[in-house]
Amino acid sequence: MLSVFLVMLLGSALTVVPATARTGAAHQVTYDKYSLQVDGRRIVLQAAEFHYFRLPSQRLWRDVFEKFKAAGFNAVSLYFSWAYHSPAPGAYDFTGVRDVDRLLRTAQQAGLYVIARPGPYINAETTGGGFPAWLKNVPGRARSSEAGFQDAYREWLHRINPILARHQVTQGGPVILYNAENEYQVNTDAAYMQDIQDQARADGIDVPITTNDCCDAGSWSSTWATGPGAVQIPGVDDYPQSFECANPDAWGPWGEGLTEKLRDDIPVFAAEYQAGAIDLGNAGYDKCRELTGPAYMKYFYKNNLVTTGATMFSYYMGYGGTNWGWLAQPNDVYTSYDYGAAITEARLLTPKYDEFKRQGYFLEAVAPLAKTDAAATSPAAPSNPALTTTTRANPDTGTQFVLLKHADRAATSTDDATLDWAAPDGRHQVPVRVRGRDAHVLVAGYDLGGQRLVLSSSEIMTHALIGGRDVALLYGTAGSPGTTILRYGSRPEVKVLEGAVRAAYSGNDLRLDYDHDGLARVLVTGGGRRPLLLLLGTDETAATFWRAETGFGPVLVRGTELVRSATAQGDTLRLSADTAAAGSVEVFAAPAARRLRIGADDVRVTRTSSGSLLGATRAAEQPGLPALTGWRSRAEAPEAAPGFDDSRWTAADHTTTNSPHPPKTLPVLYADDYGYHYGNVWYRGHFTATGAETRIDLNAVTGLRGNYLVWLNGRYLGTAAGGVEADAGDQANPPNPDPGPGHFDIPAGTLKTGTDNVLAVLVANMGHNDDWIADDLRFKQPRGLVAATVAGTVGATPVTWRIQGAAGADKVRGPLNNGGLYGERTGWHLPSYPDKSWKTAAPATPGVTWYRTSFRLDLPKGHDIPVGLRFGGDPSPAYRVQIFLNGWNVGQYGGDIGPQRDFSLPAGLLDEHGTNTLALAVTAEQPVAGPGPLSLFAYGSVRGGP
Ligand code: IPT
Repeated sequence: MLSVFLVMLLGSALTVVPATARTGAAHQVTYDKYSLQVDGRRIVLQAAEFHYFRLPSQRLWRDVFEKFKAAGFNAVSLYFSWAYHSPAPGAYDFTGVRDVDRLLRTAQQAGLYVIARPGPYINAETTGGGFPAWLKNVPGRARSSEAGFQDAYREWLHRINPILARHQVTQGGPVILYNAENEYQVNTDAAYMQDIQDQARADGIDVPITTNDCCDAGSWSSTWATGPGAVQIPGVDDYPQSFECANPDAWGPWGEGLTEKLRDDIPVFAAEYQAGAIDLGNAGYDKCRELTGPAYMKYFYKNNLVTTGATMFSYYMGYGGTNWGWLAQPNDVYTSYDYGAAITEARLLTPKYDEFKRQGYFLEAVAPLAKTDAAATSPAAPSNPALTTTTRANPDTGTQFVLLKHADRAATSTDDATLDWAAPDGRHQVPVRVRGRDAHVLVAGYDLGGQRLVLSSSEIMTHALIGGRDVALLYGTAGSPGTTILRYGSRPEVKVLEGAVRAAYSGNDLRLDYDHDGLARVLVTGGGRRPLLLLLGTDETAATFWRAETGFGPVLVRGTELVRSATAQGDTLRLSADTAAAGSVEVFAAPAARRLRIGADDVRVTRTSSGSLLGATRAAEQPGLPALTGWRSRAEAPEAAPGFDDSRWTAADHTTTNSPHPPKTLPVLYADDYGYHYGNVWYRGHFTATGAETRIDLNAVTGLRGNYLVWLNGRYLGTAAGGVEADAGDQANPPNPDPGPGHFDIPAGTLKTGTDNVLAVLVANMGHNDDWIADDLRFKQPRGLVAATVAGTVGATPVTWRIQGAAGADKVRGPLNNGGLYGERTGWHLPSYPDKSWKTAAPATPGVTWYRTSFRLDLPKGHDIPVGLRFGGDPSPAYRVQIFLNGWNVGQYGGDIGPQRDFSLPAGLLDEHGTNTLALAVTAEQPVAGPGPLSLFAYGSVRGGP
């Protein structure tokens, strides 16, 4: 049925797509109950999530994609944020850091398929869950087929879909799946879910459509399986480790994390499988990385692979990035969205990356994994009841995949057993060990290149035909026993080149016994097969290997930090690789490769007894970073002064609103109603005082950790915390009639009876709520002032209001970069701003004070040196800092916003060979000394880079 559909759609899609958009040959995407297939070839989809909008530097997209590919990922999952591209209805921007065409081309150049996830809703802890804030003014419930919202989301889809369509696999591009909506489980509307798909098809999307169901609920997979809204390949999201990073020893508090088989006709698809966490308790992302570290990955990912037979994986996140600008959804995240991922926010590789690589290379190399059935009983029985096995087998090849783990999933003990294993080629007893929380996928009955693997209690990382011989890399826990049995027609010759390996031959079986220790090497020749170089490593030594495809055929490299790609040039193997320390580099390549070049360096090599080339790497240079000196400052907030001219500000005089939250006082003061959606807003209220006024009562909603500051006739009255999500009420919480309250007594002598009095209020907007439960009360919660009364002994005095926010979207940096601070509107954050007249840095008074300095960098050429800005001392609740690097709003520090003190300054925004400007906008609730001791630091240094 699918192919009929493809043929139908392919015809029409080809006519609308310009030929120039095609980047490669067109391919067909199909699927059956086992796996996806490209031109009939089965693939195991191994994807990692990446948010381009959280890394505004195109060169670094390439870096992340190359790092994904080098870990054995063959796909990247991309959310597309509607808010990021659309500052206002009808306005869309796909230029510069928003250039999605370039993003997709870059993914393809790195050799990755793309799972395209354009929403319209994406969640992702980003502002509005990806919905632009202007949508709050649109009638019709968001995430429904109601009029108003329907026009809006169709507008977005008709902008993004054609871009995605021309990059589909069926057009020679990388997009292999289209994900409709996101965890759409609550308050669902089938007509909406169906319409998203109909619009996609009409826009030329012809790859399979999927959706990610949340957390076992499975509405689009079961209830609606055949009705409107049903998708072709529903998948499931699983976050078994929770988001409690403060408790990193947790072990599946949210369940076993086994991705269900949703329908008989489709593969098991782990659409979002936990690979990190948001830092709900402010424990810091390193704790999140621990919570979701290698032990968790081994146990949960392998369990999923063998117990449910999933062949489609997408790990959330592969790289998290930064909530720069006003990108954060304020209630769950702060500036960093590092996520405790395998690749850090500063793009460094972690031990989690090593584990992805061990698993990813295995999935890539061992083809029978793409088609397996569960075995009713496991053929491999451990002698120790503390251990257990589960098995799947490929029905065509008979290859067995035996998952060995503790019977009690929480066990942390080390247990030994003998495995009595009825493998396809015979029955054998092999010693095994499980150390702590771990799991092993053991293979039997496998045609490993030109070899026949009877079984192994070591895990397979990869194998390749290199220069006429098979090179196989197997590994196991350091110190644990390993047995590998290979079948031959006659007795082969066995040469142990390195390590302690015992060999025995009987009945056509060569049995090798060893303990996993360092890297053992065994050369097997004769026996009626082509030669085999067997590399037997530990987890650690296996992780030092990189695999790349070249004109010489596949190569294996160890000793570099990363291999991005490799090419053959004459007799030279050229590596695009990153290196850090001085040490040795070893290359397993066809004998035709006689020389080695890494980046710009010719590396002298000798040939080893393993037939590999051995050379030395150079240490990376450590950069000297300048001290941050020469700060100048200037106080702003002229808006607070009574004489300030606000006549050109927007009159806040609406008496009605589309908001589902009825205003408590009039006029309506909601910032979004006046087109001010991101960052700070100013209000000025004018009233003629009767003399009876005693108090100002305000309510403001800002999102979590927002605040507001109040002045009357230029006198600072104080500050209050803005309201948060629960205050608006949602399905779980009743509305709070008094969100973000602030009561300010009018000090004696401040009021001017019978004449104009000016109330000035600066309100933060920390970002917009998400819409996870498709509830307008939650998503459309206002920002800014929501009620204001000047109260006195004879009732309320009428006030006329004006409002001022951001001065329109920055053409380069986009709609989320700026709010409405005076300095932002006047360009004080921009590198070109002439600050010569500013004074030497002075303390900050309540209100807003800007600090600027510049620094020159000339980082070592040919290196990748991620740089950060560090705040010394602990964040104070008394002030918050918006950090601008060369005009880019790279984050917020202080104000109880989060535990973060280090802020990433990504290359591209940072000029690594020139002058850079830092501008800090300090909003202080009390007098403070200044933004605190600040320094630059390097997260690391490697030779190489993207
Ligand atoms: C799931 C979302 O689909 C994703 O966008 C992101 O928010 C992620 O979680 C958490 O980081 S929601 C699921 C955990 C209920």
